[in-house]
Amino acid sequence: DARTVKDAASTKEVDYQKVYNAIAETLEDEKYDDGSYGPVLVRLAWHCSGTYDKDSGNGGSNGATMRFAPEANHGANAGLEHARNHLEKIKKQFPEITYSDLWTLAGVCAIQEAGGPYIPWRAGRKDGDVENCTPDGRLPDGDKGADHIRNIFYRMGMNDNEIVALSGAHALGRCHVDRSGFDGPWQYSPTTFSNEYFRLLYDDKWQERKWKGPPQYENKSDKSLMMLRTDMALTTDKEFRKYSQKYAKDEQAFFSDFSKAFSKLIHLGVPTTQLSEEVPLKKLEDQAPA
Ligand code: CCH
Repeated sequence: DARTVKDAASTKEVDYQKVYNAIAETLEDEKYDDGSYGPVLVRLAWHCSGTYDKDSGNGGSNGATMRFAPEANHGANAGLEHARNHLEKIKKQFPEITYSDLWTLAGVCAIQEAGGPYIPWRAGRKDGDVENCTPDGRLPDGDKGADHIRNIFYRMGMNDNEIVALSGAHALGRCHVDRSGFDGPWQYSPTTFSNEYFRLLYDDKWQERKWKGPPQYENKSDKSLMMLRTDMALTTDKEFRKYSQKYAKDEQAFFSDFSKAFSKLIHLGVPTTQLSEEVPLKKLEDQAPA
């Protein structure tokens, strides 16, 4: 059974679909944020992977080095303790899964359960040591422009099309003043994965918000939504614009490209010799009732 993969390090078998289901069943929590841990779990999967540097080969999801103080305290990772602490309960239930597999699998689960596309995922990441922590500054800043985004994502080995597709994850979740300094959600239903983020970029009008916080945009129609400067760059940069316009019109194209790009992201830097075959993780609703 492809769902049960032998972990070379522990030689213990892990039923990843069971882990997936356990995460899926604990996503909703009316007391947390917009009612779901999904968005912050997607951000954890992205921040543990997006540290990859293609030239040195270090960083990336292999290692789960955000468990350690230097990386956990990087400014970009503020608030991700909510995601890591939430997943501690799952780790206790399935101690044989590595943190690095668990964090990436949780991102896949959160996207699929929010109505997003199927994401190909492989097991086999190993947890590293504190010495493997990446230097600060490898993740993007929201108050910068197209050049900055390109520098950060090209370092991972991503191209312009992949940058725009991945940015569509901002359909999910929100900015929190006490985490990033920015404030507000990108769309009206921040626990549903869709191309709404791209549609709003074009269908609403955006103006700079006048406030004491860092520079961000608000929608003219009701001022309840936000965009970062980096989000706006997807419409002003000529090359990025091609893709963001396409995704605003064609959700299927977005889903298909996002699936490939996110899957690439969460496997960056993991030696293929370490990885299992693809583990076909099914949504809760697509599984036969027990
Ligand atoms: Fe993001 N993101 N992100 N983002 N992000 C934030 C929140 C989320 C940038 C900045 C921010 C990606 C790319 C970028 C999510 C997924 C992805 C926040 C608010 C900032 C700031 C954090 C807070 O205050 O809680 C920038 C800049 C870029 C690129 O230039 C990519 C790529 C992904 C995934 C594929 C998700 C999801 C959230 C919501 C988290 C939550 O807790 O609601």
